[in-house]
Formats: sequence, C-alpha cells, structure tokens
Amino acid sequence: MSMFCYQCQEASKGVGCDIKGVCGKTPEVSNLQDLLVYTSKGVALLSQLADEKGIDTAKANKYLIDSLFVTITNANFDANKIVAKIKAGYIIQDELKAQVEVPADLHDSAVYRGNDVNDMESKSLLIGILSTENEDIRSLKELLTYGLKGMAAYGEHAWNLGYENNDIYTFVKKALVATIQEGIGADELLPLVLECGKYGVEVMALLDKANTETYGNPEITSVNIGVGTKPGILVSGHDLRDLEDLLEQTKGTGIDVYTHSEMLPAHYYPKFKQYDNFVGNYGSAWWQQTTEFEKFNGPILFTTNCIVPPKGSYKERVYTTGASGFDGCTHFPDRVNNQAKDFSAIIEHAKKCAAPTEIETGEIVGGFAHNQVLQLADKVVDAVKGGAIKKFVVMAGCDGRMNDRNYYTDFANELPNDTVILTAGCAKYRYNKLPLGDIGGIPRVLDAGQCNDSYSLAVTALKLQEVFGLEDINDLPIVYNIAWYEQKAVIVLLALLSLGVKNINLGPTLPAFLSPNVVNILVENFGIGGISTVEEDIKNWIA
Ligand code: FSO
Ligand code: SF4
Repeated sequence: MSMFCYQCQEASKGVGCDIKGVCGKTPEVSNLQDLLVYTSKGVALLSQLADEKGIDTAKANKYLIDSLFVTITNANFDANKIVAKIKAGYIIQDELKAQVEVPADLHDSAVYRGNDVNDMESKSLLIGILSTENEDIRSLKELLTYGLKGMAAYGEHAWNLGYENNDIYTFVKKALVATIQEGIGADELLPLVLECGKYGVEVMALLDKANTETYGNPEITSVNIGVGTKPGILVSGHDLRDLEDLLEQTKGTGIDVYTHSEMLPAHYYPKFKQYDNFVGNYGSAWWQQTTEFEKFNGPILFTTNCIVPPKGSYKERVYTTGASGFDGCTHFPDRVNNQAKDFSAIIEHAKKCAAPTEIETGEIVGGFAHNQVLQLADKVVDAVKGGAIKKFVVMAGCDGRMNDRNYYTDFANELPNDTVILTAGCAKYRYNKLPLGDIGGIPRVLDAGQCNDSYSLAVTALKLQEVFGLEDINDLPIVYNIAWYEQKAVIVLLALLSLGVKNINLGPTLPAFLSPNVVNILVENFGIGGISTVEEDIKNWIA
C-alpha cells in the first residue's frame, strides 16, 4: 500500500485507493494531502489557543479553509503547491507558538506536524487515515473531516467576495482538534458530525448572501449550449469572483467566455448577463472533459475542482487558479490586496486559438434559486393543491464517470409526468437536456444552481412547509434521491440532516468511509437509504 484515500464515491473497489487514485491522484500527492490535513490540525490547535487569548488569527483562519479546500477530490494534483502549503502551515504554527503557551503534552512538534515532507510513505502511516485503528472512530473522524472540507470550499468562495463568519472558523478549529484528540470516542464525535451540518447550513447561507448581494438574485434563464465564431475561454469550477475578473478583462478583446460544468449557473445571475461576450455553456459534467476539451480549441481556466488529469493533446491549454492545480499547467496566483487577478496570459493564448467546435446546439433553462421560486410560489402551490404536481424529487449532488450513474438519467425519464425535479450541482447533467416538459408552465427540472445552491432547495422546502402549514418538513411531498461524489456533497448531506430532513436516499453507492456501525446510526436516526433499480425506487418512493 503506497497511499490510502477513500474520500470520494469512486474509491477503488468501493473500499479505497491504495496504489493510485481512480481520480488520477498519485501516491505522492495523496500522502502530501494527508500531511497537509495533519498540518492544518496543528494550525487549528494553536490557533484555538490564540483565540482564547484574543490574538488575531485571521491568517490561520484563511490558511485552514485554503488548505482543506486544496485536498478536496479533483482540486489539486500539484505536489509542489501542496509542499508549499505545508511549509506555509509550519510558519503559521511557529508564529502562533511564539504567542501562546503550548500545553506540555504537545511540546513535541511531531504531535501535530510532520517534520519531513520528503519521507511521505512512512509518514502517512503515522498521520494518514488508517492511523486510527478503530474503524468506527476512523469513520466518524473522516466523515467530520470531509464535511469540513466541503465547508471550507464554500467558505473560501464567500471569502473571495468579502464575506466571512467567525463562528464557522471557530467550529472548523474545534472539529479539527477533536480529530487529533487522544482517545476521543464516538459519543463525542457523533455530536460534532451533526454540528458540522449546522455550520454547513451557515456557510451555504453565507455564500448565498455573498453571491446574491454581489451578482443579484438568479433568475429564469435560457443558456445557449451552441458556440459562436470567435475564439473562446472555457471557465470551469465554482468561483464566481474569478469569472467576474475574467469577464472584465475580456471585454472588447474579441474573446468569448463560456462556462463549463458547475460554472453553468453563473448565467443565471443578472450581473453576468451584462457581458456581451459571455456566450454560453460548453459541454457537460466534469468527467466528460477529456473529450470535450479537445474540441473546445481554446484555453480552459479551472477555478476549483473537478479536474481530470489532462491529456497531452490539450494540456498546454489548461490553466488553474485558487485551490486548483495541476503540475505543468500555468497557475494564476491569489489576489493581492483584493485586486483583480491578472488573466492576460490566458487571454493572449485564446487569441491564437480557433473558435470552439460545435458539439451540440440548443438551450438549457435554469435559475430556480429560492428568490425566483418564491416569486412562482402561488403557481406552484396551486399546482400542488390542484393535483397537477404530486411530488417533488430532489435530485441534487454530483455526477461521476461510473456507468451505474445512468440510473439517474433513467430515473428522471421514468418519473411520472406529475413530478418536478429540484436539482443543484453537477448531478443535473444526467437529465438537464432531456425533453421532460413542464406542468402548466413550471418546467419539470428546476435547476437552482451549483452544489452549494442546495441551500436554495432547503429554503424552498422550508417555505413550502410554511405555506402548507405543516409541522414537519418531512410531511412535504418531497422525495430525496441524491447523487454524491466528493466532499462538498458530504457537507450538503450533513446540512440537510441538521435541518431535520429524513429518508434521504444516497447513491450510486454509500460512502466507503462509513463503517457498518456508522451506517446503522444514520439509518436508524435519519432513515438514510441507498438506491436499487429505477422501477423499484419509483414504485416505493413515488407511487
Ligand atoms: Fe460537481 Fe466536482 Fe459542485 Fe463537486 S463539479 S463534483 S460536489 O466538484 O462541487 O457538483
Ligand atoms: Fe480515490 Fe477518490 Fe481518493 Fe481519488 S479522491 S484517491 S478516486 S478515493
């Protein structure tokens, strides 16, 4: 075993990647990511001590969300960047240590930091996932850590727009420190996992506020999926501030800007509609990029995950920024003093490229975030009361490359015509181009936006609960059939649990990091279930 990672749905054999990541992550990068998480735990511990003394920990707070984000599936494959992050963590640890009193039992720095970044193979055995022997404790620690990674991602996007919430940092530190606490038991970890969901709601609410106050409320929008005649830049990932900087800098240059995968919902925001060169969405979900990027012809900017290791045929056109990285691809550094990033290199590159090759034509409709849906509330309520809509089916989350995800396309196709799909995240690409029609003008697929906009779906559910005067959110005619892939889906799931949502079905497989006992807890307390066949599930959940 040269590594061990089981944080995503595609973990090898449903157990864990131990030779190389199915995602393409090398043992070197995987072990360095383990060390980065471990270093972050040390920073969290010292920063917590500093908070108690009233010392300013803004730098440590930002470090924690950056570092956790970097270790999310498909975000960063660049060993040098991760080593630099680890070293930056050691510096922050030293700065904090000089200001706080480190308890005697923590004087040995190896307790909370790996000293040798060059000896990762032996180091990862000491600090990696399998260093916790009890499988239930390991499972709870990792569930918590993955929730924090998702929270960090959303926290980082909010931070980029100038929005922060100190309570979130305080919780991130408390939870990280718990994972290195000697002898911690399930009785302490389980409440933290549930509390993680509460802060998941907070961080998604914060990001929603940041996005809507900066770019306006998403509105119903038809997005072109064909191409223009000018060269283009394709923007992937989730960071809207990066997109804004790029759109500003491409104005009047003759370069068109397209969205890819999770960036599609940017088209729904009023602010982005003002750019004439923001022409459409190219391609589908993240995992199809190896064929689609070849045809795009122009440069591609990753602002976050999901990167698939690029083929040589287009690798020189791939650029990264923020938490994302890939060795050999040009990386745009972080903003300095909140100034725009300088994207001139990618713009100059685009000018030398051919226009994208058309792979499809038409439009997809989205923009059903909470504000827009509430404007349609009367219509929706009438449709429910009149029986035109019998059920809502939340099909949010992620897409992935495994064939068994065809289930979601078939499920959407087979749903009765009196059901409406509420979606968010890249899961939507399994059905957002199907001709599913509408119910009295309400489209049968309502796309709220990115995975973090699952928050919008929760707001919509809470509003419907209020309108129908129901005591319990679980009395709504809503079925949850959620597809997960990486750690942002973990925080979305924990957030839904903290809002009291029960009977969520999770697929295509349950997480490898959940031990049988932890699965039992989730089943008994929250009614979490898996999926079976389309026929069975429709029969059991809808009919
Ligand atoms: Fe998808 Fe990737 Fe948004 Fe994830 S593009 S899989 S849950 O990064 O974050 O939905
Ligand atoms: Fe394997 Fe997923 Fe970890 Fe990649 S992120 S190494 S695919 S478990």
